[in-house]
Amino acid sequence: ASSATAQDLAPAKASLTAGAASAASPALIAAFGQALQRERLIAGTADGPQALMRAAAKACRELLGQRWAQTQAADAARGPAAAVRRVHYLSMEFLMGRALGNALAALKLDDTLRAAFAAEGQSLPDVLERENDAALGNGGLGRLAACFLDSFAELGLPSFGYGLRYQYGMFKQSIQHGRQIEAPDDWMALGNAWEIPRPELRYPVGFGGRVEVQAHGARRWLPQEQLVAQAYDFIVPAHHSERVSTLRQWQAQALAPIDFAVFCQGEHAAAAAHRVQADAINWVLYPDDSTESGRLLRLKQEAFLVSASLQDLIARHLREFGSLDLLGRANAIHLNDTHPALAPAELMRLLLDEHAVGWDQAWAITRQAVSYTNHTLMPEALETWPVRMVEALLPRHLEIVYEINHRFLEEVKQRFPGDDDLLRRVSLIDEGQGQGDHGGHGGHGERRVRMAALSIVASHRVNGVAALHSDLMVQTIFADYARIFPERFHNVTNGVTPRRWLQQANPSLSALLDRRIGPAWRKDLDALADLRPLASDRAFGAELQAVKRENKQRLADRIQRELGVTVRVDSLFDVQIKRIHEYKRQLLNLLHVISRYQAIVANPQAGWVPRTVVIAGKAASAYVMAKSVIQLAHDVGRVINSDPRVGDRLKLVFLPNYGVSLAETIIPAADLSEQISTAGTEASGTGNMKFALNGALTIGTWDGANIEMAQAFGEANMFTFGLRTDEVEALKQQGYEPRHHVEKNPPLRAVIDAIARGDFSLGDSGRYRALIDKLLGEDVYLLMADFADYVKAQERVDALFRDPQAWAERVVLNIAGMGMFSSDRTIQDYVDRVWSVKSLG
Ligand code: B1N
Repeated sequence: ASSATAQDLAPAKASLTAGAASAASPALIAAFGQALQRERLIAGTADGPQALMRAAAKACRELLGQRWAQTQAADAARGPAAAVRRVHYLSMEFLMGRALGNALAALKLDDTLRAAFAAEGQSLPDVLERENDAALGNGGLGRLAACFLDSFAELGLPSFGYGLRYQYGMFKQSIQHGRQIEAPDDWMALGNAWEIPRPELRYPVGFGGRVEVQAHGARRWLPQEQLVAQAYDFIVPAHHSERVSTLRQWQAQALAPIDFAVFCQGEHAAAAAHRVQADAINWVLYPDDSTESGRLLRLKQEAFLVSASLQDLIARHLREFGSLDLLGRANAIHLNDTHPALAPAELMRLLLDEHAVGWDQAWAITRQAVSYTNHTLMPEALETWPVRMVEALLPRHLEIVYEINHRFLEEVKQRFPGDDDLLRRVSLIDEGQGQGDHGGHGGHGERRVRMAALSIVASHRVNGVAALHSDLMVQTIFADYARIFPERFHNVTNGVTPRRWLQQANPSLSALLDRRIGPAWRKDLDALADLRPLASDRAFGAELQAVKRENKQRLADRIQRELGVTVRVDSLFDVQIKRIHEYKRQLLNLLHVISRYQAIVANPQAGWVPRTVVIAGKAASAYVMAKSVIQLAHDVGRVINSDPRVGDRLKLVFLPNYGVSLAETIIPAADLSEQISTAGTEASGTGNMKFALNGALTIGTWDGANIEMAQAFGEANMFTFGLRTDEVEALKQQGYEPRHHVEKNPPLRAVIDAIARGDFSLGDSGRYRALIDKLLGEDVYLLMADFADYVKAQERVDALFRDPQAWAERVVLNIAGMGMFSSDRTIQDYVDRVWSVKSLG
């Protein structure tokens, strides 16, 4: 990591070194005391821990606000010669979770406040529990963005995260009669202590209307609807310096006040109808991480984010540099998947139409600034927008997209003469005549804009999120573009912030690591490698086990409290937590659980390793199959957990409302991490990393970042199983017959029959018919093909768990190999390969 760019970052870090923890302590206590008094005056009888939480958050915000101002000033003073570009990370999702625990750790004030809370008769964890999660993301993509903000601060990278200030985040999940029920997540009902409103940062954003051609040929967009974007800054502190990174979230407001005349006629709602329209932009996070719905509003959200963010960037650049010439060299604009892919079109529009830059210079600036990360190969998640819709909402942007496309296709024609099919395949416009060869939306007869194509053509770098994913990306969905622009494509493997996912989530393990290898790992996760010599140290193994047991006890208590199910703390905690999706194969997990259940009933005295299977996750509200899997988990759990023949040999629990905070309590308690997607479908996964870092072993397919994890700590230290990508491909080629796998495997047959008979649905044989039909019919994700090998891998898990010492040895080797999965390393890679001036060539 000792690259030139790493050194470039160092001065910024050194100039803002953390002061002694005690220095901030009196200031915090004073601010906390005042805030608490205010809380009590205003809220009166408000509940104790909640008032403490709000007061503590306000006090921390005061201190961090000062650090934030210093950070901004330091970055603004860097001058035009700075070798590190300012990064603008555009994302429709930032899954932040809670902030207070992180702020206290960053300020090194946890002990101070623990004492202050104790004086009020409250414990620190109880107070922290009162904060609502900022769940402004669906899953891995949004959480990755939040980990990146943490690393931006820690690495001292001049940066802005840009997002939308959603009123309601990811929906709240509850379970009624085994079925998922969604409710809005009113996370800011009690305010949000972490954001700093910036009423002075306002930009106009337009929609609709038409393009006017002016006398000298210039074109100008006359929008029909005008909104204002107002900034709210969400602050994210570093832990080893006083830097604070910024997530700037946009709030839409109506440009015009109420229509006074209409109001005076008594038509109050009509007088404010445009305000509701403006508000709607910020209502909800798009609650689906693979399929499209609520389409027009979503397109508006994307355009709104992009326009406000780029106007803000340009204003700052002009303030600091005085002209636009160096904009592309001094600023990186990063697209977190294609959701902000209108950015190149909007940047071109702003440069051409608002700042009178010529096309060639504007395009050079845009290409220098923009880079794009792809997060999925799933065809149904590849964004395309109907030309008709873009034209109605963003007519000038469509013109610009056409012009970009025209110039791009001319270039392709020159380089690959006569290849008309190539032109058709790579065009930014899907002409709607194919058979759905570009995502799930082709072949419907409607012309569409391909957002991934726009992102690639406008970027100087495109990357995938794990080695396998980046390879498959250039071999499959982007093969044509990789042929045209081979130098653009790279890999940057994902990572997670060890601050939240080890230090805060698992203080006992962190303390144990400090005792055994010292605290160096807290600043440089690679230092975990110092654990390797301890792998065979029995005493250390026992200490690790004690920590795990403590964490498992906490989870067992929660399961008891929330679900009324008693689980054995010494059972193997087998955990699968993530969005519910067919490709992630929670159903394969359930099939194994049922198979184990049947085997236990058939042979109760076989010396079973007791297991607690924990599943959590949300299903997209319109995703029928995923919802059916949730219901099956509840049906199966009900039957198994109450069968006296099973006793405590096997339990299955589904914890509702999965999110960042729930993950923080589940992950440290896991023995086994389920990462069982069909090979080639999970781009990376990041939960896999969090589990291994917390001392769970992985049962996993050769997919996503599982592969790099296995390589980092040794394949022998992971339970791998299942077909690999080339075998998946070959099986599909030769004509896959799921029924064959069922016929030759009696236990699998018995599982399928039991579900189909209604054994878990009170005799209702229709409840899971669609699910079973899919398994025996297409079985797109090859559950039947992988079942036998999965069960074998689970047997290897049992065998190892019977030998606690051998298990602990593997756990140590897992943790020791996880250094490279810090998001600090990921961000350093982005700086080196994507965002540095060097990458501009
Ligand atoms: O991004 C994560 C990866 O670790 C996961 O493997 C990957 O599944 C996830 C449309 C997505 N890919 N695509 C999405 C999210 C929201 C949406 O509206 C797609 N999420 C991922 C981080 O790289």
